[in-house]
Amino acid sequence: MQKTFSIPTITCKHCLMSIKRELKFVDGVEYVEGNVGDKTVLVSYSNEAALDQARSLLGEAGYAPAN
Ligand SMILES: [Cu+2]
Repeated sequence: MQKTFSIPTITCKHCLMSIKRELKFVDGVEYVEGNVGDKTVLVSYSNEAALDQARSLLGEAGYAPAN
């Protein structure tokens, strides 16, 4: 399954690096790809709990998804 998060606080590639670092710790997140220009992060995941955890970790890190 895949979800594209829209994250308004992404401003540069360092933001994407921080986001990838956070999401590495989530069990069930398989793949993360970000786009600075679009301010989006594509997350590939294996279960809904992983997506929920990814969402809350992003929020804690200052990258709360808008969707
Ligand atoms: Cu940045």
